[in-house]
Amino acid sequence: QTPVKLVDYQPFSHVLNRVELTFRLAPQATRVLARLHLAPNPAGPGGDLRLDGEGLRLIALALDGVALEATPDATGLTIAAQALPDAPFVLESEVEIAPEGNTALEGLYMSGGMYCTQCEAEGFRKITFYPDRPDVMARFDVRIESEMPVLLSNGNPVAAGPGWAEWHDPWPKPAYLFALVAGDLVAHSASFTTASGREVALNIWVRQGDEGRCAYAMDSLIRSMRWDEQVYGREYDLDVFNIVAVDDFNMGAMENKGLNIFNSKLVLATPETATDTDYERIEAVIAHEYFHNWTGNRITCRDWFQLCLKEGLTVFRDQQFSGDMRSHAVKRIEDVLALRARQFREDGGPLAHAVRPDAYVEINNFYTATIYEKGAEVIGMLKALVGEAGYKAALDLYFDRHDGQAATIEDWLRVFEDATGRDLTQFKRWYTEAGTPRVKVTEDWAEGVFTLTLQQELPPTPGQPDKGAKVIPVAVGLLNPNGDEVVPTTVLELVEPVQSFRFEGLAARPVASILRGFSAPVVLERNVSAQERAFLLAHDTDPFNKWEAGRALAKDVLARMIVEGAEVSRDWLAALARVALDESLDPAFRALALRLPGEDDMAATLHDAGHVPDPARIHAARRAMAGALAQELAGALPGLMAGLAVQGPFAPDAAQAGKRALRNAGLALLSRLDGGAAAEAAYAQADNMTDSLAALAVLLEAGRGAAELAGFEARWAGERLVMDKWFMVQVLHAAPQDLASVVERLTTRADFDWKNPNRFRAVIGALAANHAGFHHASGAGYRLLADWLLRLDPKNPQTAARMSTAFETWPRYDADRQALIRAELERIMAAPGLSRDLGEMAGRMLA
Ligand code: BAL
Ligand code: ZN
Repeated sequence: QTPVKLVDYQPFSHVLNRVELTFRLAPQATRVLARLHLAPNPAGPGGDLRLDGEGLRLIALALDGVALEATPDATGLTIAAQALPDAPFVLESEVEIAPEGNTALEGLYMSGGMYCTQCEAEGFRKITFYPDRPDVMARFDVRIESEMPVLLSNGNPVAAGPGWAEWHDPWPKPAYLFALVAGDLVAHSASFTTASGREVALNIWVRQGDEGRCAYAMDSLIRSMRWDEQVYGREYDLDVFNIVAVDDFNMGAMENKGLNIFNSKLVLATPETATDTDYERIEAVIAHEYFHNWTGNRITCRDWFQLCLKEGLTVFRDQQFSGDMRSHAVKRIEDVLALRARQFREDGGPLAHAVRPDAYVEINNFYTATIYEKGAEVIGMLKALVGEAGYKAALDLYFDRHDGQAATIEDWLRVFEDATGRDLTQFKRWYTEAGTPRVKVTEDWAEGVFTLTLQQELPPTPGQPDKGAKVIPVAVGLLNPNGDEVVPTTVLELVEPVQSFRFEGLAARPVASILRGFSAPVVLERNVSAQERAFLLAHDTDPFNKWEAGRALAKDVLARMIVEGAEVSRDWLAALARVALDESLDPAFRALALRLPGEDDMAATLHDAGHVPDPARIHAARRAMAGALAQELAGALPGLMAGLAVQGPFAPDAAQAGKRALRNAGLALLSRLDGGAAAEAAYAQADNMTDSLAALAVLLEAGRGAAELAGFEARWAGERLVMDKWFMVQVLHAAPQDLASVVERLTTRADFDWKNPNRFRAVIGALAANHAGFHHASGAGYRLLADWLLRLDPKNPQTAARMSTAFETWPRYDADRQALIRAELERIMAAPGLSRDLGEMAGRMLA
C-alpha cells in the first residue's frame, strides 16, 4: 500500500476548460461518451497526460477526431507526451460500465431501481477516464439518455424530450461534484427568491409515496438559504436546486453542485416515522450540504489533504445555523458530547491523524471526526481569537479572493492574517499536529490576586512523537462565593508550554469557570472538589460549563463506584435532582444534565486516569447509578413528567423536542422503580416516533417489550427507515451476555439486507455501540464484527472500513481483550483480496 503524500503535490499537466458527457443508461451496459477540452497547463509539470479510470471498458478513444490506441492499466490510462498537441485539443472517449453491479455505491450505481452517483472523493474515475482530482475544475454539459421519466444532473436544465435531457452547469467544478440521477421520481417543490430577487426552483425528488415526507427538509432548505444570505452574505447561484433521496448511500449526503444527493433517512420525516433527533439531523445536514455551495463548491480544495478546508468550515457553519434555529447552549453541549465520543476517541488511539493529514492510502478513510468535527473546532478557536469582526472580515476576504479556486489551508490562514494582522504561524499547528492537548490548571490566591497557571501537554500520536506548544484560547469567568459573576467571560491566550494569568482587585477568592463554551478541544485537568463542581452546577452563568460541572461530578462519582465499589454520592444526587426539577432551566438542558456518562466515555476516562476499564463493572455501576437517581427523584417524577405533556399537535421544534427529551428521561428513570409498567402505558399511548422509540428502548432495558416489538414490526414492516430503528433498538439495548445471539438472530432474517448501508449500520454499527456487549469477555462481539466486515468488504469496502473503527480503542482494555481484538484484526489483514480501504484501517490499528 503506497501512500499518497502531500509533499508530492504537483499541478495537473493540462487545464480542462470544458467537459461534454453523454450517458446512454442501461443497468448492465451504460455507455459514457466524454469530450474533454484540454490544453497544456503553463503552470504544470508538462509531460504525459494521465487520466484516472477504474473498472471501465474502453470502447473508443480519439484525439481531435483521430482514433488513438491506448491500453488502460488498473488505475487509468496514459497518453504519451509525444502524442499530445502543444495547443488546445479535444480528447474523446467512450466507455462501458455496469451500474447494476456496483455494490460499492461509488461512481454510477443503482438504488431501488434508480440510477444515481456518488463521486466524492474518487468515484468519477469509475464513470469515465478523467483527471479525477479536485484542482481540475471545468464547466460541464451533460446529456442523459434513458427511459426513466426524471433525468437530472448539475446546473440548469437546458432542454429535454422523450427519453433524454440536457443540463449545463455554468460554474467550473471538480469531478467529485458531478452528479446524475435517473429514476421514476416525484418532486416536492417550492421556490425561493434570493436577496437580489432571482427565483430559484427547489425540488426534493423521492420515490412515489414519499412526497408527503419532505416538508421539513424543504423548510430546512429554505431557512438555510435565507440564513446564508443574512449571516455570510452568500446567495445561491443557479436557477434550480435539486435534492434527491436514495436508500442506498454510504454517507449522510453529498453536496454535488445544484443536485444534492441524500441518504433518504436525512430527508424523509413525519412525526409517526421520525424522531426529534432525526428532525434535528435533517435540518443540520440539509443546511450543511447547502452551505457547501460556497464553502466547498465555489471554493474547493486543491487536493484531498485540504479536506478540512471545506468540511471543517461547513460543519462550523451548520453548527452556527442549528444554534440560531434552536438553542446555542444545547447545541454546544450536544456537539461537545459528539466530539468527545468520536474525535477524542480517534485522537487518543492508533487512528489519530492531523486535521490536515500529510499522507493517506485511501482518502475515503479520512472522512473522519477529526477532519469534520475537530476541523470545525479549529475554526471556532480562530473566531474566538480574532473576534466577530475579524472573523467576518476574514470570511469576506476568503470569498472575494478565492471564489472559483481550489484552495489550501495556507490560503485560508492567510486571509485571516491579511484581514486581522495576526500571525497564525503557531496556530497552524492545530492543522498539522494530531492529538488532544491536555491543559493542567493550578490556582493560587494571595493578597487579592487570583492566579491561574495553565500548562499544556501534547501527547504523542502515531508518527508524531514531539509537538510544539499550541495556541489555546481558554475562555474564563470568575464567580464570587455568593455565585455572582465578578469577572465576565475573558479569553486567555495560552501560547507557552506554561503560562500564568493574574486577576486583580478581587474581594474574595473566586471560583473559576474555565474553558467556557468549550473554547478549545482540549482535556482540562483540574483538581476540583465535589463542592466546587456542585457550586458551578448551581451558579455558573455559562450554560456549557454549568452542564460540564454536573457531567464532571457524575464522572467522578461513577468512576469511584466502578473502581472502588463506592456508593452513589448523596451530594451528587441532590445536586442533580435540583437541576432536573429547576423549571427556570430549558427542559432540553435538563434532559442533557440527566443523561449519565456513557459506558464508552467512562472506559476512556478510566483509561486516561491509569485504570484498565472493565466493561462489565462499568455497565453494572452505571445501572446502579441510574437506579439511585430514580430513587432520589421518585417522589418528583410523576409531577415532573405530567408538567412536560405537550399540548397541541406535534411540532419538530426545539421547545417540544426538549419537553419530550426530558419526559422520556423521566420515563427511563421511572422504569427503574416500576419495572417498565409506565413505559408500557407510554408506548401504547405514543402518537409519534420519538415517544414510541423511547418507550420501546426503556422496555428493552427493563427486560420487557416482546409484545411491543412484535406490534412495531407488524405496523412498520414495509418501511425501511422505520425498520432500521426496530433493528437498532434491539441491538443497542440487548443485555451484554445476550448481544451476540440477538445479532445472530437479526442477521438471519430475510429483511436483514446487509448490502444496504443503513441496515448494516443499524445492526452491526449498533453491535459495536453496545459497549458491555461488544466487549463481553467471550470475544463473541469482536468475532461477529470481524465476520461481518470481511463479508461486506468485497461488496462495499468504504462502509466496511468505516465500521472497523469499532476496534480502534483496543489499547484501553485488559490483555485478554487486547489479544482477542488483535487476533480479529490480524484475521482481517490476512483475508485474501482485502480492500485497500479496510487493509489500511486494520494495518493502522495494528501498527
Ligand atoms: N462531502 C461529503 C459529504 C459532506 O460532508 O457533506
Ligand atoms: Zn460536508
